[in-house]
Amino acid sequence: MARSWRNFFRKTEEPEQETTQPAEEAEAPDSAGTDSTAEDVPTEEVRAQRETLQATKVLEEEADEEQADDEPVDETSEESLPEPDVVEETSDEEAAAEEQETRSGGWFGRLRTGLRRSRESVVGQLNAAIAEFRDTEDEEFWERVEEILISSDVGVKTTSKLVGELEQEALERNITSGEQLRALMIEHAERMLAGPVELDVSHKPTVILMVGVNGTGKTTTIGKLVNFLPGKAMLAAGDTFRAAAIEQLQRWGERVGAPVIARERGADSAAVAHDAVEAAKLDGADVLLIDTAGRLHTKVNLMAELEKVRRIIERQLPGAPHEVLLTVDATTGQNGLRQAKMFNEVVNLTGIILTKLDGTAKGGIALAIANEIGVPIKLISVGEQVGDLHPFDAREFAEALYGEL
Ligand SMILES: Nc1nc2c(ncn2[C@@H]2O[C@H](COP(=O)(O)OP(=O)(O)O)[C@@H](O)[C@H]2O)c(=O)[nH]1
Ligand SMILES: [Mg+2]
Repeated sequence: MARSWRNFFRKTEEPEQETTQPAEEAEAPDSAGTDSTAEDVPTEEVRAQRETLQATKVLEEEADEEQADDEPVDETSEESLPEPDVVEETSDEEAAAEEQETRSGGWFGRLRTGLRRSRESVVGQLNAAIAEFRDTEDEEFWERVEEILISSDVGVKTTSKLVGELEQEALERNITSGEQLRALMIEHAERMLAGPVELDVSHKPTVILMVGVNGTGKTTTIGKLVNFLPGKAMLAAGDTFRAAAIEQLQRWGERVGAPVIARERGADSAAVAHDAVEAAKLDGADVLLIDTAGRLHTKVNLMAELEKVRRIIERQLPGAPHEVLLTVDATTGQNGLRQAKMFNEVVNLTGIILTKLDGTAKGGIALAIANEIGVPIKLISVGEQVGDLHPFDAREFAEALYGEL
């Protein structure tokens, strides 16, 4: 089954648990009574609030359409807005129908459109090579495949692994046609990309730290993600370097009705994180999303700052941050791969968000990241609208990357 928002948020401590039943012993509740149930299953009240919010969001977005050019606007109609969360009880048939709809008209269409440039560049060349494919022992053919993958930013290391395996498997399976070969490539890519995708929101509050180089899409991604999060969200403006960055997050917060914890420009971002964790605990927030700065020209300082932010969060709430997500701008190709390595050494990433897949032919970078970083890609983004952010699905991605033109 394709990954959707519905099975993206993990609300119990048990990994990969797909049940819609609340776990009996989720997190020890610090307050007795009705509050504790809100951790796993929203009460009627929470659900109603969320529905109202969703509706308000759509209205606001319509009204906002001509506003601010640095603040992306979701122009999708109500029915094309993706599922907000997991808990609604739907039958298997309903789920399957919805899934199908998403695949045909909704998200899969967006993904295919977003990856069009990547697909055209890879598949176009691949088709030409395949047209001359004679047999699996044709060394020239495999060299050509290697060149094509490297040119789509899969990178030398991952390409040689991929092609080596492909060559061997094509031999074993006695592959004779280009079509079979392409199916094998999709299968391979899927296997390489597969990973534990879920976002852990089982804690109360769950703290998610968003890190990444400037301009890679941290703030925008927080603004989009907050639309899908279950429960009560809170945001923290940890990028204190520019006033505009604080305002940008505040605008997103207003749109979805989530409080934004901020200090003045130039303030210590660890102090903002401290305030935010305290506020989230006090307010009973379910998920706290913390934005950070990402000035790479002060690399040493940046890493020291992130370490400090992390330490402060952990001190305020042992076990937190529960997720540390890195945004990687796909248009930067191999450079993005280097960023992922560097951030992972310092802050121990739990997931990667690959953004701007729409503007590039470098979609192959996803394979390099999956193969070389050892951190799962959890979300991808193919545009500036809320609906352009989606949980990552290895099969879907492989098909959109190497499938029919
Ligand atoms: N085309 C496209 N633009 C994006 C995507 N994600 C973010 N952006 C844009 O990239 C720019 C930088 O994003 P921002 O969130 O401010 O980056 P930050 O500096 O990491 O916080 C903004 O103009 C966003 O609208 C995406 O998936 N596709
Ligand atoms: Mg930002």
